[in-house]
Amino acid sequence: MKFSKILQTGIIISSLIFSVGCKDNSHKTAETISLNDYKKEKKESGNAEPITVISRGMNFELPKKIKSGWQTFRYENRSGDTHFFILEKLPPGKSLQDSEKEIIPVFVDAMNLINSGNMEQGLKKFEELPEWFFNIKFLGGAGLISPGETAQTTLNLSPGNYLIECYVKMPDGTFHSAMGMLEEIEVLPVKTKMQEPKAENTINISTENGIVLTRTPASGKQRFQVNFLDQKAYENFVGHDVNLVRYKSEKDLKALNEWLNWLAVDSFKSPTPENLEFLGGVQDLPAGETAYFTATLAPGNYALVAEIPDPASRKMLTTFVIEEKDLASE
Ligand SMILES: [Cu+2]
Repeated sequence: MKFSKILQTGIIISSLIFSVGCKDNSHKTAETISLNDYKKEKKESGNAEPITVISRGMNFELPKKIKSGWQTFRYENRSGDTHFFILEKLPPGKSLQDSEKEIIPVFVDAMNLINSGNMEQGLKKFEELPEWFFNIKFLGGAGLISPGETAQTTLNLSPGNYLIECYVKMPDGTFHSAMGMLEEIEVLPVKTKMQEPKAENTINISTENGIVLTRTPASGKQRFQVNFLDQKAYENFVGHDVNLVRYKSEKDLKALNEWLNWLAVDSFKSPTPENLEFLGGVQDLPAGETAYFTATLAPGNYALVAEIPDPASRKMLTTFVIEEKDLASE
């Protein structure tokens, strides 16, 4: 099996939809983005409505059809688990139904083998995937976001049929996508009027230099421009991305570094390790692409990290501090 094929295989780790257990875990709506911010965002975006995506349990609520061009997504996590979403563009003529028919059965068999310890046989099973599966493109999405928080990510989308997926795992190892976090969305040829946004902060991500933040962000609402200088497949088959995480101690950072590998039996499960607050980011994009995310930064310790195995060893875990304001100096 070609490595590029394994890359695609791993990313869509998805498609195992069986049943939708829509457990409503709503408990709080301490959103990081206020209504005023929302209105401002709407104005800035040329009156294009930001697209609201909501998870109340293991689900996505979102419009079935959206415009192409620059689009801002507000992802409200009203569930009790940490999630993210990634957009996967299907080849022309393919739909979620085709995935259910031709891809899901392969994934079910492969993941059963992997979960029972037969990694090699499981990976071999993926060779049965149809050719079109390997033409699916992974085109960004919102980074990991904690329960009760709202992620805001701006992407430039081309028309086509997409899947939207979260593949964080349940405590028993089942992917969230298999519990209902996999939906289809159509991006229409008609474009939004939104211009590419401007950002206060720039992050460059590359295999050579890792995640490079060009300066320490200010406190409050901050937008980050994320430039993907290159892209590649890591051992967990996925490419690099950027997630913003608030943490307390070095111990928490170590736990974060270990947690980010979905292929490890005990990692990438919700609930997440303690003292970590996930605040969004930008999912995998191809080399040369740019996307944006916005977060509100209170004083504290922050990490920017990629969802790949041992990101720290690849310069894909970088930290910064937002200092408490010195009241005496004001
Ligand atoms: Cu999830």
